[in-house]
Amino acid sequence: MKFSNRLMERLIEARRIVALTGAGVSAESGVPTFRGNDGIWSRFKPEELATVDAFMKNPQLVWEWYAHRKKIIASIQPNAGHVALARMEEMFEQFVLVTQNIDNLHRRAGSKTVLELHGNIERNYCMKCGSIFANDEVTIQAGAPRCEKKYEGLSCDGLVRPDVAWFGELIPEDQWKQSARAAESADVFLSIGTSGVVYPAASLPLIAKRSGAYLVEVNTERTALSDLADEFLEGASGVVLPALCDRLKGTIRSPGTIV
Ligand code: BV8
Ligand code: ZN
Repeated sequence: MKFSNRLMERLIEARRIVALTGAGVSAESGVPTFRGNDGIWSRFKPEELATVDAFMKNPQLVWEWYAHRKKIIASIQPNAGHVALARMEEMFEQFVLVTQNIDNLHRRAGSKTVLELHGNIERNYCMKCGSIFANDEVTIQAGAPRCEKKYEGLSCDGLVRPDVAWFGELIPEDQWKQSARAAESADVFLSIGTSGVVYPAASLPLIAKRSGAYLVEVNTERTALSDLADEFLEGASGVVLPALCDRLKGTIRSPGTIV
């Protein structure tokens, strides 16, 4: 795969890189995307399932959908794109990975600095007392899971929900603030495998570009961001990112110093 001299120069002289990922990065691991024709949403409408109202109206249905997704995610592996991003983290003085994905595949691939804008499907919490539960601590046999924590001998019995940001909900403030700060000071901003439909995540590339970053998009098809990007790298992230990593390998001796 060929990369432009301009891109290589920008990356070689870059000290701060931000990578924003969306469902496209996990597609090659077998996680259906949201808006593709096999996308999750093609069978359901976001407002039907990924909102607090939908959950309060029918917690059982929403839990069945998440249980189905938890099962898929537990059975798959990070792909070459996830691994390449983990390798890139070692190549730059500062490499911040911001993900919209809730599948935890970046961490499983070895990425250490991961900002999760939309939460993590491997975590759940009680809406009443805030207790956190791992997936193997919640079962949905008898309907939506209830919290069994005891307080003065009495069971909390609060409704347990997945620790993900639903539509209409604020995303985790600390994750957003760190992501926006990183975008403002990025030398190069990579937008990878996202349709750029969901806000505020979709505003990060715009913040970066406005602050002077070199904006690169990696996607199998053009998106609304493509015309604004300085480079559009067409292709699957599982192919493009490893190729970019290999191309960079020979040029960067250790984080922040270039040969
Ligand atoms: C918020 C967690 C402030 C759940 C997700 C009205 C009322 C309230 C809010 C709004 C409103 N109107 C608009 C909004 C804002 C709303 C929003 O943006 N809506 C959109 C739909 C218009 N946002 C919110 O509500 C956010 N909160 O704004 O709070 C607020 C609060 C109250 C009132 C007002 C404002 C919260 C949004 C969080 C939603 N939660 N996920 C779950 O996952 O179960 S979003 C969901 O979409 C996933 O996280 C997903 O990652 C994300 C974005 O989608 P993409 O990742 O881009 O995936 P998609 O399928 O779309 O695209 C995949 C791309 O990959 C494609 O381009 C494809 O070509 C490409 N691709 C495919 N294969 C590959 C590939 N690329 C490379 N390689 C490949 N192999
Ligand atoms: Zn509780």
